[in-house]
Amino acid sequence: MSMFCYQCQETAKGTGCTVRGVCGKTDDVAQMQDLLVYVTKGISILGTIARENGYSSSVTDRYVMEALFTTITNANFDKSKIMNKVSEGIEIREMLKKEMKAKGIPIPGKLHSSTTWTPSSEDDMVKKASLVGILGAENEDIRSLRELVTYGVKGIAAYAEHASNLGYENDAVSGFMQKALASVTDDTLTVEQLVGLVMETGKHGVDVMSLLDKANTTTYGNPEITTVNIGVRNNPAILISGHDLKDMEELLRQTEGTGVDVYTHSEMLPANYYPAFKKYSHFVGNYGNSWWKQTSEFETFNGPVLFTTNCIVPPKESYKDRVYTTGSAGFEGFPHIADREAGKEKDFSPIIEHARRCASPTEIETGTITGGFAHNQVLQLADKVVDAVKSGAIRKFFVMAGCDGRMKSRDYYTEFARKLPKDTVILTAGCAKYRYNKLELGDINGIPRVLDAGQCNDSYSLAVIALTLKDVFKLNDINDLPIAYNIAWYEQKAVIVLLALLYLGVKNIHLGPTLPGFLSLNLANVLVNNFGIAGITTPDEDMKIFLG
Ligand code: SF4
Ligand code: SF3
Repeated sequence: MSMFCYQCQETAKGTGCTVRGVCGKTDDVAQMQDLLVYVTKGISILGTIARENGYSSSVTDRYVMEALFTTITNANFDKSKIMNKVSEGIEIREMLKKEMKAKGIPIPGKLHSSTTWTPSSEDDMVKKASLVGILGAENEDIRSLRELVTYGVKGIAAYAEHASNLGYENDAVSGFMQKALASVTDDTLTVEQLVGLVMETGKHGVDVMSLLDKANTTTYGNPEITTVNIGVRNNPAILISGHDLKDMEELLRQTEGTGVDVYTHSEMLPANYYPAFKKYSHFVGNYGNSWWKQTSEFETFNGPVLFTTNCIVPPKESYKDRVYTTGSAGFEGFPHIADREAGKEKDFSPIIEHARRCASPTEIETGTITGGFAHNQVLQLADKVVDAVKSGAIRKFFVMAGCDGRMKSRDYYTEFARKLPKDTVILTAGCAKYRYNKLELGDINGIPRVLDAGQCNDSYSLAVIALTLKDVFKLNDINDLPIAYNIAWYEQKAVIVLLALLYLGVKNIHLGPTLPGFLSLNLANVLVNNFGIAGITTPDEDMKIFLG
């Protein structure tokens, strides 16, 4: 076994990638990511002690967030960048120790090895990287709980970074990320204590999504019902993917008046719903579908592509010389747009220049799709929605948020959406929507049967809608609402969305297309017994369960 990773839904055989990632991650990159997490744990242990003594450092907080984000599935495949990040981490850790000393904060003598390990050479780094994988924890339940917390915290880190890019930070969330990472190195914690930590992770998931929602809506306005063009125009263009709205804003501003159009791909589609972006006439619409279709869709797009975050698929020869990354995303050989310098925008001129040399996109679809049903917009329609529920025109809502993926078994979601009775409405967010957002599912009294709230983080909107309906219908329990949860997951942001829903008390969530490989049998039983979590079977069988 040259690597071990089981953090995503597509993990080999449902149990773990051991030679090469199904995602394309090579063993050396996987090991280097393990080392990055290890070093981040060391910083977090010290950061937690510092916080307990009233001291925190923004440099440390930023580092922990970025390092974790770098290790999310399909975000960064660039080994040398990951190695640089490890070296940067060692420097930050030592600086933090000096700062703690200067403040008179005692550092206990016996701490986890990650607080002191220092490489003497690159070879030393590579050697260590092969020794710090997750199989270090021998007890399967402990390992499972630790990894569940770690993946949840990776999801938190991703959302915290987007919020921070817009100037929104939450010290409690930063502190929690470090406390959680420190806790998963603590051999004295019991299974019960780790289960408690899982719930605490869910709480901070809610908080970080609320923070990001505030950051996005305060900066760019509330998403509104929007008809998004999925066809093309006859100009050279840039395709922007991932989740970072600050990058979206700066790219739109810098392309204005250049003759270069901008289109979104995959999780950037919801940018089309924001008033601040809709005003740009060169922002044409959305091209293509969810992330894994990029290998054919980037080919026909003809112009350069910008990844602001995951999900990157190792590229084909036909377009690999026109893909760029920025932020925590990276891939060896892709030019990387550098971070913002204080007070300045990122410089997207290389990608804009590149676009000018390219042909305009080849049309692969025509028409429109509709979205923009985040909480503010849906709550404006609340009376209509409540009336439809009271009159029986809407029998049930189905939350089908989450991720999309390559597996054939995900056809389930298309079939499920198609087979849902006509008096039901799908509430969605994340790239899972691409499995059914182009079906003609119609509407109920003018309310579309697929309501897209936005990106995966906008699952927060779905929670706000549910909690508001609970108050409107004067219910004591969120589970008494006519809402069923049939969620698709893939990477670690979906893990934090799931933990956030559990924290909010949502029960009987169906999770598919397979249950996480990192859940031990005992932990899976805890989730089944305490929260009613279930997998999926066939659309017909599940429909019977959901509709009682
Ligand atoms: Fe395998 Fe997923 Fe890990 Fe990639 S991220 S190595 S596919 S488990
Ligand atoms: Fe999608 Fe990667 Fe998760 Fe943000 S873009 S939902 S998979």
